[in-house]
Amino acid sequence: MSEFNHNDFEPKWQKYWQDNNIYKVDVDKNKPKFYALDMFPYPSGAGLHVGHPMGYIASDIVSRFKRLKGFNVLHPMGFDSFGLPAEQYAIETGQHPAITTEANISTFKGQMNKIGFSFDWNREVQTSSPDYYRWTQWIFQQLFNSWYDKDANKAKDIAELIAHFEAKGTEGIHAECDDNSTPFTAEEWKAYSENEKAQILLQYRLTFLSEAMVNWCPALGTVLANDEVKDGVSERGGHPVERKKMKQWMMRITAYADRLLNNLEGLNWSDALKEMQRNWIGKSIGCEIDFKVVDKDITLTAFTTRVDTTYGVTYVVLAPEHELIPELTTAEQKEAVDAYVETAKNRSERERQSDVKTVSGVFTGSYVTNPLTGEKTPLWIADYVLAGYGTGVVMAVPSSDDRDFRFANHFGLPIVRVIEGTEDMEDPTEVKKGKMINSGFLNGLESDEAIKVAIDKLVSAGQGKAKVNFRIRDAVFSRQRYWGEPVPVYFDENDTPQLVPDSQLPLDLPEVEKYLPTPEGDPPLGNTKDWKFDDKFGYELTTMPGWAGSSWYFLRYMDPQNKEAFVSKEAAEYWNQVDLYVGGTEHATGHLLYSRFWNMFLFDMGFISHEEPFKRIVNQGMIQGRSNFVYRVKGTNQFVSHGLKKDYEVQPLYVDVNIVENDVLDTDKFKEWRQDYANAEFILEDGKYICGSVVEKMSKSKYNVVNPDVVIEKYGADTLRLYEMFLGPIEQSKPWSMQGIDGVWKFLRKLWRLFYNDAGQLVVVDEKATPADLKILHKAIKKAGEDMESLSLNTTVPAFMVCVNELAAAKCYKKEVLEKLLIILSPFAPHISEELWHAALGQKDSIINAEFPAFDASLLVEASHTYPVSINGKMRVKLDLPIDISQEEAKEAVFANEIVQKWVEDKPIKKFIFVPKRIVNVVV
Ligand code: ANZ
Repeated sequence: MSEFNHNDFEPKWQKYWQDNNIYKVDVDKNKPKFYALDMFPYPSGAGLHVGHPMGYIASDIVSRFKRLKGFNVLHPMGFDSFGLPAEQYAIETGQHPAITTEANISTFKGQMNKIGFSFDWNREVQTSSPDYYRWTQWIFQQLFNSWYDKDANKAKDIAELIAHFEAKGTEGIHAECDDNSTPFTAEEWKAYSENEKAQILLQYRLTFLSEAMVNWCPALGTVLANDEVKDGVSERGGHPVERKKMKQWMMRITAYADRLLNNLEGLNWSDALKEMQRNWIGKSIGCEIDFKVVDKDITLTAFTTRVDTTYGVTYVVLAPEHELIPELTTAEQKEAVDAYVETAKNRSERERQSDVKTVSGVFTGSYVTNPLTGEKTPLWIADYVLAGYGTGVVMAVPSSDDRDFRFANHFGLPIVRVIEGTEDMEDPTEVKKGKMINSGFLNGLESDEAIKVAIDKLVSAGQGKAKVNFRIRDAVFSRQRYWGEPVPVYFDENDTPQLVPDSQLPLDLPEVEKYLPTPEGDPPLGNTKDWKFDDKFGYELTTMPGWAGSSWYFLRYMDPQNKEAFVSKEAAEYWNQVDLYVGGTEHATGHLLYSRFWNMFLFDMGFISHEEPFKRIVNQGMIQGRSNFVYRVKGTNQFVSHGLKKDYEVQPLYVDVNIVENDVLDTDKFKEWRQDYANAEFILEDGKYICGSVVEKMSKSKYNVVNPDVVIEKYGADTLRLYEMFLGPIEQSKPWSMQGIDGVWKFLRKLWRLFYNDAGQLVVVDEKATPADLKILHKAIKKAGEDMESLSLNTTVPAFMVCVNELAAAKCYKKEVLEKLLIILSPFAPHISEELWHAALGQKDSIINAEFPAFDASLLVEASHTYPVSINGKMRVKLDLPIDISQEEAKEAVFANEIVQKWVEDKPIKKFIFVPKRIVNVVV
């Protein structure tokens, strides 16, 4: 006797899978591998809502599918457990972030296990665990000990660079290095002190200390990465962000800019995602042009992508941060310049770049000479020029560039249009726009060609050089916060950074009394008085940024317990690239660039054998919330139903969606929900209180968060899994609604009925399947297999529904068919499949170890067609005829039939009409 009740079997099988270590995987060279990865979560205090598991469910389905297809599947999960919220909480409550983090992880794991994910928890990683960050620190040290050889186009050991300096100085070295590095000879190198050598090497190391302009967020007390700042405020918390110069650890990601760009081609990522990375990397091919300052021994260099427009330059602009401003500002202009620089300084780069409305700037009082026309051109300062891009100097061409045009118009600067010799110089409409000059040598050339000619001319005159620029910047690697990886560095007697010896890793995060900066403004680690290397030298006080631990976790999953290496060569070789990576697009320009960079570096150094970490990425859409409202009649304790509210003056208030079903409010629960509603009165429509609704982001404050635990309690994990996929294509954002969930639950009950009847008795039989049964089954095998391969999982669910309906209609309870149906359904609904597999079909091994049924195309081809046979316009009989029958054979078969013979008797046949796969008509 058996009834369908998910609570009877879901927890049971979850326990069975865990107890039997069903999901454990190891390197197995006899099987092909498949690596399915989810972007690991930050374990926030709020736990998972129904939006989070959407991606996890999709990757879990694919993992289970690949396993059934004979792959050795790596499907791990872990936690990105360093981060700001736990630290903010620590500041507010004194609770150690480690404790909060542990509690949150345990909530997350509990929730995940209830959904029935096939994670191999033996491989769990937590970025905040010393066993893990020991290796994050180790990778930092490898980067510190490396430089980038542009000739070989790869990273190399710094020892090689030192040997070269000793033999030849900087001659013959093409390295990625700081702009301020200068050439020296071998003799000069040898004469430098150890400290000087150390300072020079910092200019070459892939991680290095540098004074850099950073996004400083006073409220969060830390520096933020460019992708953590949105519209001038911090992405987390929305606090104001200022630009500030600070000494920072940096990562030389720019060394990899070209490879990060070029490799995109070969990756199976969406075009949109690739485009975001391309724009972020921002390669532009152009030229640096020298502008001599009039009456001063200074030359300014501007970067331009349109050297062909040099004739049209009517002024030159400096970024407000430009170092030479004091020297270039005349006495008369000093006051105005100082005031402008002061206000411009605090606007973030993003704000300055995106602001097209405000035009602001100031004249320095100095002039430069246009190298092509020899004309004297004014030198201005404006905040639309960014200090960190190109050279921080722009040659302005109002006739070709909109921004320059607006600026020139605003300040009454000249506009000169460059034309070609064949054009009519006297065109009065053009003259109005400004003066025109004839470039003389770019005549008749397309822009690309003109650019080449102009570059050649400038280069041969010694006034410029070809230059490729990237928008991407070296990445800041310091945070002035507590809850992060300590940087494994101390400062020696010369204040030179030295690496903590490998034998002393991990450098543990020390306990502190306070999580706030010290009174001197040092980061929280400065609160530890005796935290010193060798009891002498102070350690670095900043910690690593959020992106450190997440830049390599996918490698640690391959070999998580290894104490000798971050991953063994064997494991890295076997598991290799992530075959499917599922996660949100918000990581497009942060995590997905940083992790590619680290992976490439580790590849260059020979630690791993693949250059790109993620072969295929699927970005799941966001699940939005559906908020509900009640309407309080102003100044009363009465609440009026949505349809009647127009007759009252009302105040809409959010109501917890968990006490609303299909927009109908549970009024009793509402009264219990909050004390001030205990005496609420309701104005109902049709005896019900109907709530209003709106679709928006899921958030606690909107009371629209749906916890998967609640859905599972009511409908079960299998229904949740199927339903989340059924909601729509994985890449699409969509609102959460419970409206279709009943249908999915009923489908599972119907499936159950193929095994047990209404009375709960087993109905499965051992009979042979008919071609019709097999056709139903194989249609589903084909669809499910293709969909899981392409991740079109929303269309698989209806295909399963059709299959179950058709089998029910055909009364097919045959073991041979049902067995295969369960296997193909098991990736979506593992619990019910496992239950029926064992209880109804008597299997002993887990369904996870079954084999995905082979699809047989010949079974889908119809062997015969049922023809209605009409005699003198009346349908008299139906006949099954082979699909490929000829007209003659059909005629023979029809007249051989007894019923036909009865109606035709021996009358002469006037007409015989045969329409293949349609009808047979006989007229007598
Ligand atoms: C003259 C010119 C004429 C320019 C024209 C553009 C159009 P991308 O493609 O993004 O590399 N530029 C150079 N350095 C800059 C800085 N630090 N801040 C703001 N703008 C800067 O853009 C390169 C172009 O952006 C350069 O080419 C320069 O303006 C400007 F019809 O030079 B151009």
